[in-house]
Amino acid sequence: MKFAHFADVHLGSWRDPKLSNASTEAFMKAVGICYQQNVDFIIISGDFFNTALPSIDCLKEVAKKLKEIKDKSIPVYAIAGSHDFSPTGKTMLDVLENAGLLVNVMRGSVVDNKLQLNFTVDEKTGAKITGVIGKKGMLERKYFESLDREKLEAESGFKIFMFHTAVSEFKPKGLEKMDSTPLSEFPKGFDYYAGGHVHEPYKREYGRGLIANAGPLFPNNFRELEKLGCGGFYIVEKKNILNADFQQIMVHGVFSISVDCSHKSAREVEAEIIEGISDKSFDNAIVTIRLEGALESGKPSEINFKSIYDMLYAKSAHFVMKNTAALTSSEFEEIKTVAQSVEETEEAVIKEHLGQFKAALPDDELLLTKSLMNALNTEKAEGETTAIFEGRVKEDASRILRVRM
Ligand SMILES: [Mn+2]
Repeated sequence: MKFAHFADVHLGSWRDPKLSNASTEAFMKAVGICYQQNVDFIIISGDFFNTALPSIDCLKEVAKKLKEIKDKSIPVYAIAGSHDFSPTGKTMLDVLENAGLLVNVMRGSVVDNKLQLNFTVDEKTGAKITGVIGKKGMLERKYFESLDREKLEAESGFKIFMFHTAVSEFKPKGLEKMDSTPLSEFPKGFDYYAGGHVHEPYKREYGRGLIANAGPLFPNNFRELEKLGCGGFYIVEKKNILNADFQQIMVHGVFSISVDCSHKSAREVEAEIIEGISDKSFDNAIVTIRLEGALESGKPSEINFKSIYDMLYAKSAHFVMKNTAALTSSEFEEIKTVAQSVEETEEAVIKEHLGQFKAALPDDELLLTKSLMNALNTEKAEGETTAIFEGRVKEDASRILRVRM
């Protein structure tokens, strides 16, 4: 038995035209490797799309690829991730499933307040697959808490559990603050635990098998480009023992420049960057420039980025991006900036203000605030009139607040 484990494909993730096709390209390349490796099936552990409503162009390409995969008799099993859902709980995966292009394996019912999951059996290999979807603001915790684990554990055969959440015990360095689910809430005795959500790959031995998180197929932001360079997925094979091999997917190389600007002038920083790139060529790579620290003299705006960018593009860089969020000038008061993701910053702000509603408990209030933010963070759908859009937003918000409008 051999299968591919993808996660966090985030199709449509980059907005810049030069990178907007990168995640789709990564997906195409990964599928190419699956064909070469003759996998029996492919599993996708959430965040297949970057948004609930991907562009038609993106969908068109992906649906065509999924059809090709289907025609090669390679089933695709998926769970939805936090990015796949609209605030009303709709996901494009349902559309693809209805078209027969993939199978959503989180199926089950609630019996006596317990979530009973069913297995989806892969016909060719007999592998039994189930899993828990990921939701924004860790709303999936409710599923884990109410999961009927005994029933899942009693099932015999080769079992795969898909999840889209951070595991408390395996949070990578730098992501320790991420919300997570402890291993104790996972069903035991599965052969392979196929994770997503944490944008950094890892695998560990666990129970009789392996637990692995595939990470993104292509890095999704500046920090991930710097840290990961490229994305990838696992090819998992069961011979005598279970083996998971990480396959890197190279769409563009990444060249990262990082300069500590303390005790330097704007001119000196510029000269240092130019010095560092003058004897290099970039061969279609993405170049990231991170500047940190307090300039001794001159302002950040005095660094001539235009000439640096021109030079990099002349040396065949594919795309150049800079991050100067932690760059300050001694000529101004220093500003404290902590490099955090949007989600972490939101959570920190919410937590700071908890306890200001009279009725709710802090935990409920955190969940309520996040749900409400998700509901309000929606865009007008294609073909939707303003009136219908407004009505939908009001309805979602009032449902969450349990009030009538
Ligand atoms: Mn993700």
